[in-house]
Amino acid sequence: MKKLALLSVSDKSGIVEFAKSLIEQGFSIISTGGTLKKLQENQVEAEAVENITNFKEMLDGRVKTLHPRIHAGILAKRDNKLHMQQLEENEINPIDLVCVNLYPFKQTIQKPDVTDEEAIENIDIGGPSMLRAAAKNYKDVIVITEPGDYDAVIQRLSDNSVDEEFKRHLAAKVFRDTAAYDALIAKYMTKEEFPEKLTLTYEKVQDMRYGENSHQKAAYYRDSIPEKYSLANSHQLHGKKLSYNNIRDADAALRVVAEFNQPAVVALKHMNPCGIGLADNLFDAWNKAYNADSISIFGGIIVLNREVDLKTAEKMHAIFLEIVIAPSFTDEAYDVLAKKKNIRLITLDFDKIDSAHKDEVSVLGGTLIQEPDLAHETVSDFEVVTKIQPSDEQLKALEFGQTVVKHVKSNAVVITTADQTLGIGAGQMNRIDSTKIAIEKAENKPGYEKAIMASDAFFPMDDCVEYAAKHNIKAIVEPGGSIKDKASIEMADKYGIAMVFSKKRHFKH
Ligand code: 93A
Repeated sequence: MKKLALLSVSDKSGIVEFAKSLIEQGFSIISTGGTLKKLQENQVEAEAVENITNFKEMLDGRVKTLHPRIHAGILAKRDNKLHMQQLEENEINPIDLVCVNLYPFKQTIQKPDVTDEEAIENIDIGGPSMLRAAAKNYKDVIVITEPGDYDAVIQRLSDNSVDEEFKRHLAAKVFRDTAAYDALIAKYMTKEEFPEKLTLTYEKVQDMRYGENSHQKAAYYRDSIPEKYSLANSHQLHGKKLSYNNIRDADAALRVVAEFNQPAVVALKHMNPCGIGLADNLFDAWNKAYNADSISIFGGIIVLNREVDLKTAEKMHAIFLEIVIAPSFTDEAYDVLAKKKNIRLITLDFDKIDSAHKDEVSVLGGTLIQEPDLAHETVSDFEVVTKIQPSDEQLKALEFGQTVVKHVKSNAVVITTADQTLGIGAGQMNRIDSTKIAIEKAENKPGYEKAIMASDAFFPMDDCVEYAAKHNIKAIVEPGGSIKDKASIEMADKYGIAMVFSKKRHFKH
């Protein structure tokens, strides 16, 4: 008896050649409507599934292959006498190869004007049923889901090397594919922000050379439909592949720059900004970000929210940078920066962070999911708690400091003017140490006389205010909410400092 292959594919690329090769390998082909038509148009001999089922496709194609004559042919165990006997009694031929790829649900929901009805109609039922049946019975059935595997299957058929390991590999792929397919449908239909079960729809972008360190293996996955404003939707124009740490840092920098509408430059290292500059033009913003900390920026990740011009590129070219991300580069700017072989140049459509995005961190035994911290306080959110009122210029600086401190690892304290960071104290286990680091970095920089201090969480005691006062800081923003708020306010009053409460804590771990 001839071996039987069932072909039913949405993506018809390569199917004619594949079918021809299968016939050469001794298979007979059975096929569904569109696939059959394509084969017959190309002079490939194939029989309609309807002839096997003796049942016409019905319900606009919703029922094509969902029939015991198909599913029994796929699921029968060849080494099970009873199974084979039952096939014989019912005159059902065993199916030895199933090649199916599914209705394009993902492509459908990505269409700009897609209706819900269209999306639902593109949920494949018969395809996954056949695939799962074949994958369950992988010892007896070769199962293929994508054109990319046709060549390997033909190669193995021709040199007789279709072994159990290969068939199980194909079966595993099927269960991953159908799981991901269903996950996307579930995501599309789910309205709950934190549903009972989390469905993952990640697709591998690349294996990485290594993870955070060279002894850690790693890979990069992106959402099957990534948000517009994300590294997953960026274009690398030049340089080596991004590393694991590069991707995390670039992501962190993209989140910072999303806070600003005016020309802004963010320099970032090890998940903390090291310099942020705002100005009327990109060149001045770069200079501010650079001068904020001309040591730390070395080897840094730079994100600029305007097209990079020649003047700015020349300045950047003068130092060693890992990555430059911008909406675009002028041709001359690109030529200057691309002189360095390894620098990564990346473009991206700048936008706000998608409010539907969820941040996820892995913990042993599970994962934590939360909304991203998109809260953004402005001057109108501030409550002045001291006798002294901040000046208008100080208020602007307090707003900038409050915006920036959110992106610094806790305990975070920053010293800023209205458009430039001067000192960033990140990731200390007590607030006074972060205060000391921030002030030490800022103290001797131009503009310090106008600088303010911002803290990501309340001061547990009055020591930070006292330290700031003794180092000539004149205005402070902190969330407030400590049982010792009064002591901090009194300390500020004692030294004639203006202090405002932002009423919003911004821990970042
Ligand atoms: O509508 S279905 O869920 N019902 C079925 O019985 C069925 N059988 C195969 N979808 C079904 N298919 C799918 O049709 C396959 O997964 C494949 O994507 C597509 C191929 O149809 P055609 O050969 O008519 O282009």
